[in-house]
Amino acid sequence: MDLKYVLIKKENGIETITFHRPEALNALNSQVLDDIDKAVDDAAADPSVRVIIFTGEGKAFISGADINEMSAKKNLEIIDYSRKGAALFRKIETMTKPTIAAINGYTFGGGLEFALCCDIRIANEKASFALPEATLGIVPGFNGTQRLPKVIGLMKAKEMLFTGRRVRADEALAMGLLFKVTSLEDFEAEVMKEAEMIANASASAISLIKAAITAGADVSVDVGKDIELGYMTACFGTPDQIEGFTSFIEKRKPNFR
Ligand code: CO8
Repeated sequence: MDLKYVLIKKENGIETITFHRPEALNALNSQVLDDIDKAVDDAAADPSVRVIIFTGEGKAFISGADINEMSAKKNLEIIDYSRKGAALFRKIETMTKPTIAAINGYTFGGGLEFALCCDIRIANEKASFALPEATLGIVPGFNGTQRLPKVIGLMKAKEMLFTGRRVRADEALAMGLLFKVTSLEDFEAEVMKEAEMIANASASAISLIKAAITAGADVSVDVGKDIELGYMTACFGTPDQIEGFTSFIEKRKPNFR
């Protein structure tokens, strides 16, 4: 697959999708969204891919939606643009393969909204985060107002959204926005270690666990418990369940396929 704005590397079940628009610090314009969409569809369909890492080239993860492209749009065009990004982000959030945002630098606006759709967020110590839309006179359009409060709580989300201020990685970790912050030197290795742990577990179980979490995200526990029951019973008799139980009984590591 030949894409202009993303680089793809697949190795040992781990696919790394790198945002590659250096001239604009990986800002998301329509073509970048299209390229990410194609890369995600390819990763979803490729049975060799067990985990997807998203990261950015250079000093930005994603510097936001492309302000130049947006500035020429009128209301109806901006609705289309917002829906296009929101649909892609939701696809990533709900895809059954696990995703890691390896956050290497500036993560602003649409960039933070993208990271919020990934399952696990790991940043290096230089990364910074903001939803600066209020300072641009707009409202976030890739659903940051909806997801950020669920991740860090209503008050902290409102403070970030009202001020648009930049949050450093250590503060983002304390807020619960990140799973882990690493030094610059350890960043790649730490991300890879996490990806390998996930890749070594059962891909079929992970896909069902993620589906159960997605389906149960906005329902009561009384409804959610039956959603989980359905996915849990679906695991029994699968090759990975048989291998997982057999390897435990035989006191060896499982070899999931
Ligand atoms: N859009 C377009 N171009 C950008 C963007 C962006 N978001 N960010 C950086 N660039 C470009 C710069 O214009 C510059 O281009 P050029 O060299 O041609 O002048 C190049 O990237 C390098 O940037 P800087 O020279 O500014 O680099 P610095 O290291 O000095 O600064 C910053 C880096 C701090 C990241 C700075 O570039 C910046 O503040 N960028 C904008 C950040 C921002 O406000 N992001 C939020 C955008 S709004 C948004 O994301 C809304 C999402 C939902 C919209 C949905 C539709 C409604």
